[in-house]
Amino acid sequence: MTAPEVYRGRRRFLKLGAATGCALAAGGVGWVAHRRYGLPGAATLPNVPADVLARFPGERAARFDARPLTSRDAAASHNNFFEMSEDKDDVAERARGFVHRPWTIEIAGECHAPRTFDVWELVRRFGLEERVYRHRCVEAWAMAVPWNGFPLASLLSLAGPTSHARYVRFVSFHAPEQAPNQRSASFPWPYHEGLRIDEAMHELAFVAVGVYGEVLPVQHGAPIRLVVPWKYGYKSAKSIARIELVRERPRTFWSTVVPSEYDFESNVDPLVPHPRWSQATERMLGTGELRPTQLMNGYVEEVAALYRSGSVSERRRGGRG
Ligand SMILES: Nc1nc2c(c(=O)[nH]1)N[C@H]1C(S)=C(S)[C@@H](COP(=O)(O)O)O[C@H]1N2
Ligand SMILES: [Mo]
Repeated sequence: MTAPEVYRGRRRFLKLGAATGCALAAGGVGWVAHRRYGLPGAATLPNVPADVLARFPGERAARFDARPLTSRDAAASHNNFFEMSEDKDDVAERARGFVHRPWTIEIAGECHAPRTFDVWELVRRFGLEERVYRHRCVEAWAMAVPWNGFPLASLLSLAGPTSHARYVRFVSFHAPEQAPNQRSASFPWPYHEGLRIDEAMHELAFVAVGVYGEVLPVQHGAPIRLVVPWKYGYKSAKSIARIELVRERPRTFWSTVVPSEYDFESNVDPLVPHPRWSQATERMLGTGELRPTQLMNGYVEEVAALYRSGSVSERRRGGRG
């Protein structure tokens, strides 16, 4: 387990590196770093209860590791969060004013115990673990970061899906007064995504409330987001307000906006190009290193059983489905 002190120490170091001697003398170091990196110090959620903070970062799960780790700042300054901005390098700055409290998450639909939870109550109930996952955006950038959270299956099991629940729908927040780009009518807000129920119940499907050992900064999807590491990043909805267990395959945000480019399943596959670019390689945030894309983002052994009947090779022959 990497102690949060290590990250914090690193951040302090970076603040120094980012500041000029002048800013140092003026005591403006923190401000400079926050402006430059959009670090959580500038944009975390207020009022996180002390007993919840004390649970961070949680045990590092050794079997969920991925190297090399992307720098915390690189991950926190290049984000997809269309509610905030369409410019990935501007998301952190635009997200700074975002305040949502208290944040509840509703579990509804085909389940025996529909309920609305306080986010921090979920942390008390399930505890936290830390998993380093690879993340692959459909735009061909990638990273590997430690997420702090709990398995999605824990949350869904608590709600008790009925036998009619075949899919799970995730709905992000809707607050145009706080999220500048939600005022744009070009998108079907709020952001919404979906998984098959067996995908959602898979142990790799993870709910994150933190990254790098601390409460999620807004730009990563505070206070609670999904992490589905074998699928393209857009499946991992941020700032989730509602989870619905449903009978029919739900529509999804990007497949509604551009149906020809984004399908429901969206498993990472180097051999299936995006209509406008190849998916054969990926560029690591921070270092810019180019690496070969891995089938299912490197998680094929873990998740292959989910796709046995409609096999991967079959889908490749049939193209996008
Ligand atoms: N609500 C919401 N969730 C979202 C997005 C978004 O625009 N809005 N973008 C997705 C995409 S395309 C990616 S790659 C990841 C990026 O997560 P990160 O910024 O924490 O790296 O968030 C996903 N979840
Ligand atoms: Mo993405």
